[in-house]
Amino acid sequence: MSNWPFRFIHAGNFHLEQPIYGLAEVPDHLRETFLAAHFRAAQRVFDAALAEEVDFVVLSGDLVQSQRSSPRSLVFLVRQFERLAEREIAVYWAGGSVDPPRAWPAAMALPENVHTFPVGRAADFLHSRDEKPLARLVGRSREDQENIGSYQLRADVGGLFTIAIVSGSADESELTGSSVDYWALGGRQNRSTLCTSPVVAHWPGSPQGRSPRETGPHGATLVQVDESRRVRSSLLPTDEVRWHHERIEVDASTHGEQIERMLRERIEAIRDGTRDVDRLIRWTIAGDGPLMAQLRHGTLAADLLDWLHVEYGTEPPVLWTISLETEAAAALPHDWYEQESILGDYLRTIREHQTDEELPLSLEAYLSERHLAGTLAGAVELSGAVTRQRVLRQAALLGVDLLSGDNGMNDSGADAPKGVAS
Ligand SMILES: [Mn+2]
Repeated sequence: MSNWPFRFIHAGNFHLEQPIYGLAEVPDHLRETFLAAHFRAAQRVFDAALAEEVDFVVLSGDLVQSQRSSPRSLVFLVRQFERLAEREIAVYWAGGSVDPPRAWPAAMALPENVHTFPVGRAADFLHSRDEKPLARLVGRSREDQENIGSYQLRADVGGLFTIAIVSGSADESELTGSSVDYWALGGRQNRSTLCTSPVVAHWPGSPQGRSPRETGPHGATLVQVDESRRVRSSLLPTDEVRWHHERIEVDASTHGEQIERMLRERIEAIRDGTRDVDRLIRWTIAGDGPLMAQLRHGTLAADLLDWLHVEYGTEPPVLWTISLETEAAAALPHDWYEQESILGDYLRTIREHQTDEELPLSLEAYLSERHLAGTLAGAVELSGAVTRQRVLRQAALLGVDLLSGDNGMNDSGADAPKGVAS
């Protein structure tokens, strides 16, 4: 069946109730950006809808959790919808896990161009331009953790291009088996595409990455459907600030000046990449050798951090280093664990805590009152197996560096350390 070409924007996961999080400290000059970035990014989604003159906007949920949000967020959304209404651009919004239609306050009427989907059953809308049907939009607002495959959303019976709007997890086999043309999926912070042929199934992610894990560009997806129903989609970046996780490998021959040059080259490549957008960079230095020992307990890591902040962190576009961490190259040699030495005892104790997750770490005794009351409160329990294992691995390395006879600072790391006899 032939088709009228049309275009729409697919976006979601604004989470207006949740500003950027996940950093222990925010420098003064970035405070305002951190508080406003997710609003600015969401606004750019609507700016793009107007600039691209799309036929409609598809929102796949998690726009705002109204109970946890100030009225400002709700007023903001209504204002954006009104901007589209002025240009007769329709909005199709299926709720995700935080924004079922019943959560929206009844006192705040949504403009008439906004169409929402119910919970518990599918609904559908026919979208027309100048009386010509363009597309069928089917959808359901999310319930708990249901798999989308169970929703059984049906495509248009007359063969019109059909867009399904739903939030949750999905299996490719379940979606390609239906006759829906484009699955507008929601519920994920990061952008990803499940499949592109014969049907498209896509999560646009959030317009703004909000935590260090949400790396890479964030935005909305512009979808263009041509006469032969071919789908072409592209990212419209909307993020105000972008997260990076950069990994740098060093070896036994890497020295201090080289690491500085490696950081410089990498950060300048990021800066010279795309449009002006502030960056938040987490560095992981991996490998072995004396430089790693210096980074772990000398002043080198702090010196590099200061240098990166001064050199790249203040003038726009800001490239702000949020952390510089080291990572062990591989597991420690087996015979180190067998040594009759303080180091051997220490490593065996660490290993017990690594294998038995129930063994408490009891770190409270080692922290000052100031830390317990401040940013580390709650963190001392090291909730989460991943954090626990990371801390234990770092503790093992610290032990190797400090308890090896030569203090680890001059050791290539390749030979068995000269343990202090116990
Ligand atoms: Mn979400």
